[in-house]
Amino acid sequence: VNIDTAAVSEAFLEQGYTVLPGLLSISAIDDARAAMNSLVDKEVVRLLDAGLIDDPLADASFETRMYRCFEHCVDHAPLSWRKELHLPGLYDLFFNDALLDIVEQLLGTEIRLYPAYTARPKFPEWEGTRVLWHQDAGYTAAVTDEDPRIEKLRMVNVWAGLVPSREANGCLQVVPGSHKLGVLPHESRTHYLEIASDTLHELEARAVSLEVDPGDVILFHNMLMHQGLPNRSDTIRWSLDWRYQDATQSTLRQEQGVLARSWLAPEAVVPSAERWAELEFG
Ligand SMILES: O=C(O)CCC(=O)C(=O)O
Repeated sequence: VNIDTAAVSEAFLEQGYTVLPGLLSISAIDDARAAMNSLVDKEVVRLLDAGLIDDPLADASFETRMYRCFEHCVDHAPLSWRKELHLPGLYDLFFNDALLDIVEQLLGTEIRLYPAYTARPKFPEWEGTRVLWHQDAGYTAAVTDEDPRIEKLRMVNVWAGLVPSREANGCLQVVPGSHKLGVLPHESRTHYLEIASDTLHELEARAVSLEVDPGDVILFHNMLMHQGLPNRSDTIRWSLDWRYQDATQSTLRQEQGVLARSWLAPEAVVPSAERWAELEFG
């Protein structure tokens, strides 16, 4: 894949996001899908043990199995996974060389995998997995009591779909340029934060849908307004999102994350899939 790094940097700085088509290899995506399947297997065992289902639907597709298993007990479904993601099959996504080469252009040589990485099995028509309009910085503000350093965080957010993501199944939407507005006020809703309504109405009119395929990567600024559209299809929209940060900064969280690349301390970088799987979220 040929990447014009100057154009990537300019889009990231000016628009607050950029899409990199086909950056991830199909094998990295396949490994991630297999990792997700291992988590689905565990959920299915939990449902069987609890007597909530009697058919593990072992032959159902990646796009439908988990949803069908939880169809009659959706309140028991995980909205997302985080600490469960220390799996060998995710190493090639989170520590992807092609991706880190680009991130290095944006953040410099000291790169941390920020302690907020998430897998989202986004079920059809389920509010629990419908992420509302927000800036990631809005969540950081909520957990740090509006620490003024949020505005200085140097971060790159990454979003990758494990199935084709379209408006119909709940692709990501962004408001180009909104990363320049500072941290906007957010309000708590049932499952997620949402940008306060007066600000939102004016800005969401400028929303752009980012329809992407497996292998494509969306990079975006932690102050960019974004949401996941409702999933109006009958299959799961599977995705992963994760963040890199300039490792010389504070995470502003209790968790410290891990080093993904470093010129200063190369020995501290997570060296292998096996090591990643041994580490715990923190
Ligand atoms: O995948 C989604 O629907 C929302 C993802 C998101 O909010 C994020 O990556 O920060």
